[in-house]
Amino acid sequence: MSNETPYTQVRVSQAHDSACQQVAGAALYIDDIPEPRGTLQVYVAQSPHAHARILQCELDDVAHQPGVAAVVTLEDIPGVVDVSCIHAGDEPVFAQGTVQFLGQPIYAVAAETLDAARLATQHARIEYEPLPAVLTVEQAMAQQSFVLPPRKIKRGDPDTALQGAKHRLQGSLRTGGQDHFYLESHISLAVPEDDGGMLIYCSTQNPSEVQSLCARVLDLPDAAVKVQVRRMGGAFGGKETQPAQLAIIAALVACKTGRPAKVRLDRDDDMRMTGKRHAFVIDYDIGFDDQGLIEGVRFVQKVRCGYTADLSGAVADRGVLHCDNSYYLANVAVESYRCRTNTVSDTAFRGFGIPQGVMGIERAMLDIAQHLGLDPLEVRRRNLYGPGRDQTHYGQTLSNMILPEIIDQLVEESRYDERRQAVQAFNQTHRYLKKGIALTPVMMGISFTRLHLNQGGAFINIYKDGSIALNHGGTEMGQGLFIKVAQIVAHELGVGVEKVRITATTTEKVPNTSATASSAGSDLNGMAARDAALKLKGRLSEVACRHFGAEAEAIVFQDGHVQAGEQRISFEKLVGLAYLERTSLSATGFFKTPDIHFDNDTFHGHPFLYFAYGAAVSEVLVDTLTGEYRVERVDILHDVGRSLNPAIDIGQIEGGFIQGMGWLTSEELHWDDKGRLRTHAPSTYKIPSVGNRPDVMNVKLMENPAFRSATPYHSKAVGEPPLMLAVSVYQALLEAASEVVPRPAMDAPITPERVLLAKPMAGAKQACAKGLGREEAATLL
Ligand code: LUZ
Ligand code: MOS
Repeated sequence: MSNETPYTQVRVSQAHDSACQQVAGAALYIDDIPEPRGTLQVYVAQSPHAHARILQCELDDVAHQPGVAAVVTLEDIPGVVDVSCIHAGDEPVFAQGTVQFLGQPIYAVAAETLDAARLATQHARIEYEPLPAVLTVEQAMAQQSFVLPPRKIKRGDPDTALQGAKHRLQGSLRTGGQDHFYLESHISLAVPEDDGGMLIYCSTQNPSEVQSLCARVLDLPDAAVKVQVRRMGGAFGGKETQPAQLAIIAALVACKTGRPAKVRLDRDDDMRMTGKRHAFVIDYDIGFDDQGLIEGVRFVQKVRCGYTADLSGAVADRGVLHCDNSYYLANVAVESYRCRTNTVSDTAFRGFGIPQGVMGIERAMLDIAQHLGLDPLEVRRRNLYGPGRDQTHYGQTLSNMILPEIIDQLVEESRYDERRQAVQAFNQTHRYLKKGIALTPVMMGISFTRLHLNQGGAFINIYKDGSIALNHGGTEMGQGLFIKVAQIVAHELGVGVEKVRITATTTEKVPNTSATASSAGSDLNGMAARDAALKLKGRLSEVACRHFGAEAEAIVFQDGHVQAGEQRISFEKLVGLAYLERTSLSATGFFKTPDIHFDNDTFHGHPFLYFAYGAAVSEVLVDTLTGEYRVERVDILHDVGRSLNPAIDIGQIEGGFIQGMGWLTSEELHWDDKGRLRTHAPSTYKIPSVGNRPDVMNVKLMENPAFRSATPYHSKAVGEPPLMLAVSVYQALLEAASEVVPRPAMDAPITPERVLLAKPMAGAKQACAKGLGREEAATLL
């Protein structure tokens, strides 16, 4: 069989398969599915305290309110009460004895309408004894309140290196959390089946996990629970583990009443009740030479995890793995504390601890540059991984490390040097308006850090008219996974992508799947689908050999036809012949990532199949009298290997960058001293809008023909790495602010208020430390 098929279906831009329906409002989300007759609406009653003992819980009156069909509590659970993804036993479906955060589910009411269900909760009589709550990282550290034990890793001899270094600086910064703000909030519709099974439509990145956790809680075999999702209206990690609890509440209602039941959170409830990006406090101690070369570094990362472990162990590990960003750290120590707080349990969010890990070293880069009076880009370049300095602190040797080329090309194309001079000239001639420009690199290891998750499955049917139905374990959250996998199948079978029918993800067709996460969706599911397509192609090829009287090597699948030399038959006709010859036209495919291993105890190994690289230059203009700013221009050069679909990839890069920018600039979560989230709606929580788009935004894919890997046609993952490019905006804002405040201590997000109130970081020796105000400091420049 020839493998010389030209790339007409992959490595070309193809529109998202749902683009037209989405623009027309015709794409179905779970709330658009016509409700089965008798569907109940479920309201989940929430804890009004951050931490309290439940003394008494009297719900009889609730159950007797008009329209109420059922009240569901812990007592209705036939199986295991825990819904934690790692079976930690710390996440009960409903609060058990004590409430652990404000917003925690306590019980659920099912009624004919959502209003009736919500109103009925006013008739509950619950008595609480408030307990002291741990709300901040500082409180958790003081009380040694952790969801998991601390992790401490080390390479080389950081203490000796720090003591011997000519220059040494310490600093600390905080990065805030982030709400996922998917447009479609959490939703599940559970439909009981006549054999005791349960069908759940769930907005989830992880149907198999919803299935198995639901089966545990309902005391059913996994095979009796089916979970299906055609698409999500955004997810970003917020639907990697957190849909299970709500899906299970819907299923408990369905189980108890025998009626379909829907749980659908409104925006405020979604923001209060579901987990977010982990906030970090990062302390660093860094020693370096006159050129800015790092000799030793110590990081302490204090991670706010909320009340349960959830994925916090893996998230915090990613923060440790990526504390280097793209820099060689010969002598490094990291301490990572996984703090337990009485706040909602934090979870996966695009980047998964990496953005936070990167922020520490990038903040230090600016410190080093300003201390030595160097261009921060020079310091970054000197510290990059390179020949002889290519092993990470966890033991993986880098390959295809093209960051120097990316940076050189980006510097040239964005005219960085010239613009940096212009920024300096601008700052000398403007007293209150200040500019900053910064280039930061990104390097993200691709693979789940938990080995067993690195597998994918697919299932393809070809029907006797030649039409193709594709199914795989990945979920579509808007990122374009489905079109990419369809392109792969189309390429292998030599048909147009429009001939491949994309079907909903369901645990009935492909079992035991991993979450669509870790940016690995198209790698894992694409390779699995390719495996299935190649099996079918092999069988069809045998039929073609007989039909043409040709050798297998001569058969080519191309342009909707199958040919051998001059002979040619349409794909549909060949399939018809295959059917008559009694050929199996259905195949499963499977893929497991090769060559990866990691010892979780020693934190050593080769955890990643490959790395994705990129860099961004951001230029900002700040009004130091009001704190307002604009991102004037962004240039991005990003590496996706050999892109499967450049249009989709550029969309992911733009979206990831803007989402990262929101995290670092305007999206601020604020909990008060009672543990109440005060920013639980778009009125108080500001995501980037059209007006915040950089005035100029140039996004380009880096040519990377040399990349070879066990990925679809040597493409690279793109979902998460670009989010970290937004660190360049943060750095540019720091640079602009440091025109008036030496070594500004500005935590993320850098809101306009933070710019206005910027203070020098402890240890900054210059003007402001002498007690000068912003205006006076400005006059010194
Ligand atoms: N999810 C996960 C992830 O479960 N494990 C990971 O290693 C990971 N990495 C990035 C994003 N999501
Ligand atoms: Mo994720 S943060 O769901 O890859």
